[in-house]
Amino acid sequence: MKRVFSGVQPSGNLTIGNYLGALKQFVELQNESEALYCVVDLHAITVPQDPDDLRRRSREIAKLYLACGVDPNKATVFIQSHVKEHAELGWLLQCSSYMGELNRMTQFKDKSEGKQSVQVGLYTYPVLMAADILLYDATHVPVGDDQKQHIELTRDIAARFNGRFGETFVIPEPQIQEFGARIMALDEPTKKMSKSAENEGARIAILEDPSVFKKKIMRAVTDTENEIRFDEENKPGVSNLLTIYSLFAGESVDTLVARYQGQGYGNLKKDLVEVMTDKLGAIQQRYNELSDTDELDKILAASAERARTIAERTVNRVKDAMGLVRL
Ligand code: AQP
Repeated sequence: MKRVFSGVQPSGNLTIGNYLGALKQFVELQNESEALYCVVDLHAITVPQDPDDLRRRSREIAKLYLACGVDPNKATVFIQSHVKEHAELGWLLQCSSYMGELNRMTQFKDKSEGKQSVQVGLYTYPVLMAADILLYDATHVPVGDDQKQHIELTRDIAARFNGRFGETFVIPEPQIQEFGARIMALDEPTKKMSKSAENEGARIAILEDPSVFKKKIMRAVTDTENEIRFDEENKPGVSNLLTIYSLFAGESVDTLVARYQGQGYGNLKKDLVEVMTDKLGAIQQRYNELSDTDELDKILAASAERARTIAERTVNRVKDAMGLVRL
């Protein structure tokens, strides 16, 4: 059976990019595969963090998974640091990874650019991500387009390990949607929308109030043509809005382009706000109903237990393969 693993960092308020590129797929995949969805808090500490924010956000993200439709009876929803094998396998794999391959990671280059000092964890982050995936023998990893390079590295690390120590890991496939895998920033549509970007106007959080995201959509950068056409190269702003609209409304871009022919950008933006108010409103309502922390903690504890059983088996297999003594 297909086994799916994916995670989201509690490094900010989740955006509609995280939702459309990842969480929406999580919900669809839980019905056709064995799914494990993780709040990857150990990844969030690779950049400076506020302890209280991290604690709050980790629970918030778990709650958002559920509010977006992840069913804890179908999927295993847990916090990464509750399963110590992530850190353990991370180290074992660091000893099978090379600086040359980590030096090529574009996310590290982007996140370290212009910084005077950079934590070692940010550099070795992709190896921990490989450990997350390989721990669970995941066959598929649903992610947005920005994570493609990290999945490729995971595959390389796993194949090399298998070649050197014998068949140990399942080689996972990235599962990236053909459409909507990269939602762009509203203020600069040639850049990815990111939850930790400095400019608030660049992104929309899943839990944002409609009055706030309305202003951001109405101000979203487009172009001077006023012609509604999907052309990512020449009209990245309008194309991004059409993509977001299409994914939220479940209508094709062609249908939208035909509907808004001859109308200015204003109408498209106004209707997009309505569609988003409707869809995000439903998620926000479920999120608010889930405010009982005890119930959430029970779900997280039971899920971590299930995850731990699989993770322990894998780490033992890896230790045996590498020649570490087990008593
Ligand atoms: N703009 C995006 N469009 C589509 N998918 C996206 N994802 C992130 N941004 C977009 C996908 O969301 C999942 C969770 O991402 P993450 O928490 O692991 O971190 P990230 O990829 O680095 O996402 P952010 O929002 O940019 O976080 P920060 O700012 O903390 O680095 C992943 O599947 C990702 O592909």
